[in-house]
Amino acid sequence: MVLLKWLLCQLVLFTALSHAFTDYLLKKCAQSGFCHRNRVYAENITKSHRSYYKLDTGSIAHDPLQNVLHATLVKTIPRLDGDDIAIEFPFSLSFLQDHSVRFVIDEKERTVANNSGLSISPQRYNKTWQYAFDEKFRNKVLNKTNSPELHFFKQEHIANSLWSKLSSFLSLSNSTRDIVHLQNGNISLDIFTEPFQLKIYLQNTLKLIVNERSFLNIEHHRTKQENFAHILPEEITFNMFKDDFLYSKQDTLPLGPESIALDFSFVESTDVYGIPEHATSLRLLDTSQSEPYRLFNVDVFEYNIGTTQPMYGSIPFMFSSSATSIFWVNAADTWVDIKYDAQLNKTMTHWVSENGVIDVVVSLEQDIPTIINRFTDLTGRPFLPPISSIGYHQCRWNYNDEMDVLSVDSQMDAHRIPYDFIWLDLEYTNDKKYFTWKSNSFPNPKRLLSKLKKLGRNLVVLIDPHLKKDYEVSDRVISENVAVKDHNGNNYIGHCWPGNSIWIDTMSNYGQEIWKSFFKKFMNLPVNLTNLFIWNDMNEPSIFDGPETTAPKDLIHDNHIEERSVHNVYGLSVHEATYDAIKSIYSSSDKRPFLLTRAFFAGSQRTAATWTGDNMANWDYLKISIPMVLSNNVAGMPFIGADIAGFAGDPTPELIARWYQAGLWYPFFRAHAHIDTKRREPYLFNEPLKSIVRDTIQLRYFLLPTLYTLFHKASTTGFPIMSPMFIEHPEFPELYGIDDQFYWGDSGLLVKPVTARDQLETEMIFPPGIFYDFASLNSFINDGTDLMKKNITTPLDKIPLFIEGGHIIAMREKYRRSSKLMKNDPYIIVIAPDAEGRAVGDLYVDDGESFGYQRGEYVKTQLVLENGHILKNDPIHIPENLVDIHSDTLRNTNIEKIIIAKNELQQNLKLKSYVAVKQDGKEYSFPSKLSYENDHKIVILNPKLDITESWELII
Ligand code: MIG
Repeated sequence: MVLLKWLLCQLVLFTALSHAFTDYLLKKCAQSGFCHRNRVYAENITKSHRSYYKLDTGSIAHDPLQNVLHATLVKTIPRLDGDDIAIEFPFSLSFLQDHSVRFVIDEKERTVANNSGLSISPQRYNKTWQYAFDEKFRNKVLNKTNSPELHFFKQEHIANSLWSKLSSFLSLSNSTRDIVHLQNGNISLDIFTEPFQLKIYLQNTLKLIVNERSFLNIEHHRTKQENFAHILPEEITFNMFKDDFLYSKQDTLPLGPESIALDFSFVESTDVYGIPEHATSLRLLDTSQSEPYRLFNVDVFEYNIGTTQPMYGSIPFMFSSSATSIFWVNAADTWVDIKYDAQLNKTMTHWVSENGVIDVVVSLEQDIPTIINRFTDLTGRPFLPPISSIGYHQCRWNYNDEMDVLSVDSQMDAHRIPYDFIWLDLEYTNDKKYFTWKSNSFPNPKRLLSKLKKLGRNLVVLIDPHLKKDYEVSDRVISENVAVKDHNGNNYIGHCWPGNSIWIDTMSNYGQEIWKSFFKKFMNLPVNLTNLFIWNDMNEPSIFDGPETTAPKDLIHDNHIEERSVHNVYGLSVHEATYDAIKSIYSSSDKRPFLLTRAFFAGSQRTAATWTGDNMANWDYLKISIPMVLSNNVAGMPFIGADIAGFAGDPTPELIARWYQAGLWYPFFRAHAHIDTKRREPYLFNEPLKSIVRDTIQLRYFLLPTLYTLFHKASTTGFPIMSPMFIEHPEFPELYGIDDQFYWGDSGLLVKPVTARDQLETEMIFPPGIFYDFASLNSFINDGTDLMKKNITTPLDKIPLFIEGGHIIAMREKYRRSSKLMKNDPYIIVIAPDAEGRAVGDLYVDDGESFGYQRGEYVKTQLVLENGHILKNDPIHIPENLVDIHSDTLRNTNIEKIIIAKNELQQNLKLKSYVAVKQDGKEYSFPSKLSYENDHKIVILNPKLDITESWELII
């Protein structure tokens, strides 16, 4: 039976090659018990105007030590016989990070009969935050009442204001609807007790209403026998104790219905973003007439576009154009309904999770970048990757053997195509046994690695969390008792690539240790070989014979936790353990890991890059890749890209050209292809395609100094790398819907990749200012106060790319075979002045591979142009041990060439005919060569100027 199902699954997988992903494998809301129940509940409550939840005023207490407000939320189920049933839910609320509010709603002790034979904990799972939050918010344990301890800043301040307002209010109140008012700095909060509701304000402006529509619903614990008495008039009982969806009928639902739901209304905004991963627009769709967005990590081979179906990763974080965010800290199967109301100018959302606690962090800020900054403060900053990993990656399923790899390697050089990483997919293993090599194809991995290393190149190999039965690795997992269990407590066996497989349980600490030990052995390389990195695929987890392509929800993890409770965070636990393994293996050389994961959750950005999974080689997938990459960028996980030029199917030459031209802007820049596709390494292309692709990849390399600076910024503030236009120009409402045109961080580079066939012209939208065409540096001016649309010609070799006036871009201009070989090359500075002749640009430089930057070994500077001709360099940070570092790893800090682009308003640029340095108020002439190209001023400095020193140049 199992085998038959597996065969069917295989059939589905393989026939799917020619069609898009068959969505019948996934539940629709109406097929998901708890989703359907909550949607119906919401509908009925809207009609009945009732609410069954109130905060018990008498229970409100303030714990000054923890600085938490505690109270009891009560759900009352009216009974005809008069004996109402009251269920208690501990509620706690606290301020976090200055501008955030966190509240948690749990359920009081849930007990099950001793003889129930349950091997899972009946308590609601409340530890998702320990995976999602950054370490600094994580180091506390839960107390007995199961409410998390929370962190506070400004303790005294909150304690005082909280306590005085609370007591004064409570004594004054004589209405039936008590209100508790809390204030913390700019944030204030009204808690309405009956019906329960929160109103949250920033500087006295209402931003968010919680439970405005009374969709709050907590399916409290009850047995099937008790169920009838526990149902509210607005509730339905659909699939409360069973699952009748074709592929998940076996779900035992051991605890019955447990869902949680709550509604949030964003005030003064009809634009919301976030909750990746979905193949829809950046601005989230209104779902009132369609399926809700679903967050549930699943393997969606050739996923459909434009649907709210779940995908490989889940980040339950949403924000509005009014800079208000919700982080729904729950890793269970989750659905989100969105309804925009233009008339009321608000966005109403409804969040539903299958189980766990309601744990929500709400942040209110002045602008969206600060919202993302807060979110990545809480969940951790994106890791700063080795600079090589932001170069070009050449991947395919599969490079067949050592010869194949080395021939790709040398062909790339022969055709002057730079690259940094080559990848080995699934087939390098011996019989799909991870942590082994197919020995006749890869007889000597060390030799391969050291050959690649010569030009600074790296190798990535795939290691997945499913482990073939009956070999030393899976045997050890079983003997150490760290495999995921089925609902009976036996090691779960499912089907995946290797056939019968078990899954490592990285939700267990000991499981993580065992997992790491496999890497230790596998990556046992000579100390000088630190160019092997890892790719964790299929960690949703993907299970061929599992329901909805993934794990049965009643599997059991360490500590009696059901898969149902932690599903969306499992992938994170796998890649975090993998990251820790690589980091400790390379610790003697202090090398930063690079790691790719397919499944992700909030917090994954701390340790891994990701990609948009199994797309197809057609124009629709190229187009959708941009909003998908943007969505992750605004949700704190910017290191993402899409398979170039489409994973499944054979792309046309035109599509290949356009995909590289778009992909060059993805933070993660990798070509990848399905095993059944024709080979497509760029040197195989005919002209002009080959040159177009080569120039595109070279451009990426020339821009690496700017891109790495953006990665640095992301790693310190969460600032998006591929960034929506509304981030740079929040003042224009029209930009909130734009997702086919974007900036590269705050660099001023503005791009609109061509994503359609035969497109020789594209319309771009420009804010006021001067814009310089990147290739010619010719400029035009939008001197109005509004947006301007302009047609840009786009022959096949052209990327619609502009520098916005006011910015300085740091580049290099010499082709090298890898990023490592560019290290000693000097910088070129391209200056695009604004109307006042001003421009600013940041440059961040470190050794690009070690953790030295965490010890201050980096250079950060800001270049500023004033009055069109005075260029100042002001180092913001230089390492204390600059001299040592300089001779060793930081040699690349010189500027050799400066280009000042001309514009109509800056005729005076031509006036200076010399270059001088200013020191102590005096000007000295500086040796250099001046020239003009189409009126753009080009200065070659000789000697070069070092960015680690302050200087002022008059050009
Ligand atoms: O079920 O390892 O998304 O990039 O090439 C397919 C083979 C498994 C899925 C990944 C894809 C990879 C492929 N993997």
